[in-house]
Amino acid sequence: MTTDSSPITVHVTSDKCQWSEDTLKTKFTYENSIVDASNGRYEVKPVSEEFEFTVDLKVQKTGLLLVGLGGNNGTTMIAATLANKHDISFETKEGTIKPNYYGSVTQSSTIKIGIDATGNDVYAPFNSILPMVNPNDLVIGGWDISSANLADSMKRAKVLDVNLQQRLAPYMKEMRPMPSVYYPDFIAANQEERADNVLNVDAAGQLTDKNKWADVERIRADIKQFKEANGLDKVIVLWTANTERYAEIIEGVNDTAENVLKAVKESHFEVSPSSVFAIACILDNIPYINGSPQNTFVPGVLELAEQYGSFIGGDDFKSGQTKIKSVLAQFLVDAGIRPVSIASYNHLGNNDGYNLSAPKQFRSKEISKSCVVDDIIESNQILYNDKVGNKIDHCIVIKYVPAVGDSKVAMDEYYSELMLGGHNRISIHNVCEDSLLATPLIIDLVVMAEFFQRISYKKVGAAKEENFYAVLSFLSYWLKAPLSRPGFNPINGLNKQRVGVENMIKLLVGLPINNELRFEERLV
Ligand code: NAI
Ligand code: DG6
Repeated sequence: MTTDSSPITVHVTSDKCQWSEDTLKTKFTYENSIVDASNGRYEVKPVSEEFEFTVDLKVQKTGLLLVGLGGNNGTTMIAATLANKHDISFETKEGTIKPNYYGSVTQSSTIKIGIDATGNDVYAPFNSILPMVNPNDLVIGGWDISSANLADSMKRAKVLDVNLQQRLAPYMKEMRPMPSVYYPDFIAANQEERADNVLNVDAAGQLTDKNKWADVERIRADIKQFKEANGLDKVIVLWTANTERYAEIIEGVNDTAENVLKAVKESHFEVSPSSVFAIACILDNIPYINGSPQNTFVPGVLELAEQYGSFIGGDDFKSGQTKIKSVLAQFLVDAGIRPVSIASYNHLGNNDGYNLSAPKQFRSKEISKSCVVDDIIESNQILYNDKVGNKIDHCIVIKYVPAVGDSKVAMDEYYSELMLGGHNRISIHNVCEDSLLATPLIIDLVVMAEFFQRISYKKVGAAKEENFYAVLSFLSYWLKAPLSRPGFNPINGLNKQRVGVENMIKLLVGLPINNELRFEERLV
């Protein structure tokens, strides 16, 4: 975990690929089937299209700016990268723990790249197939409405073992977040006590939400300054600040790109801090990822990202309970079993839980936690239809219990119908440090966003190279309520999401996309 950059150890010999020192060019035939179900049966027509992809193989010096740097996730992210970078081991009652990036797909998982001479599967590290930024090399900074230095914030978070905190404190005590945008109505009133580091103040030092365009410009200037001061080639911004309430969608205010810019200039009440950050990033083509559930990407912000071709991804880290749900619900339905109710309860005692104890902020989280089964239901009309019922009773409960701190307790009951009136009840009890699940997702979101920025493509015969569409839905694997391109339904199933990412990497190096046919074993 202490290497300076991810080593490229996989070499594919393929006539589809043309490698040079800096660039990889790959031909790929995209195959799909067009289905017409309008005549009472499925008329299916296979289609294919030729593409040429280009990958810039040079990993540039990358900066990461976190909104909410002083929170549990923010400080754990800094701590994790410092511990790995400086190979800081520490003592617990279990013995010596060496730093690692467990929980990160890009750093700690593998991809099947083929079979060996005996026909058995061979796997390579996820980040060894194409160059990806090493999290140890990220230059990290950010904003927080709390001014505490990061050593004190880490202590306040109560996530890491005390021995590790002591070893990291000398690195973190001089680090402080930049002042941030605070419009009190968007987060719980109980957060006011930590808001001592705010940039939107008037000449008399009083909090104001009457200069929202100035707030956008200040964030743009902060990013520019951070980039220059650290000699960075690129910067990615990620929101891991408190969950905000939903912004009301109002015609003429935040429904189009033009209107939302006007609304910021008029300091409209419904322009949230997170939308201010997103707009600032989009205007300078800086990828912006939303790790919380609120609707930062109101239609106008989404349209703005589309106009600027600037990457956005969201919403809400998919860390524990929802990740399991996006596997288990998909498994049940794909097995032909009919879930009729999912009851998801959790309690936690960290600042996230404190903020979510307010009804409007809870509502944002309830929405993102609920929508994860929608496409799974829609995928099976045998189990879900007008006759037997079209929905799963899905209940989300979150309670704030200070005593448990960051160790979130999640309990789920999946109640399903089996054949001939039978029933199946699966109960899950899951306890772990919430931030140790979420921080590896931040790493993956940033590593993948940086990677996707280096890929361009053109349809064979087209004159111009393009980048991916602005809504980077490849990031869905890591997000509870995946943002998708308008007109397209989000994909929630975790395995489908992972296959999409894996196949994209494999096709770029000329490997066949995933198939598990195993003819070597199965044909005589
Ligand atoms: P936290 O409450 O410890 O940290 C949030 C930080 O954001 C605080 O330091 C707060 O002062 C700061 N903040 C609030 N408004 C701000 C603003 N406008 N600008 C800059 N900073 C601001 O929360 P934690 O546990 O780090 O979680 C962060 C977010 O990630 C929350 O919205 C949470 O719902 C979301 N999330 C967390 C997951 C987890 O497993 N930890 C999983 C999924 C989502
Ligand atoms: C309570 O659910 C607090 C939340 O911030 C969650 O911890 C977070 O959203 C993770 O949720 P999940 O469902 O992915 O474990």
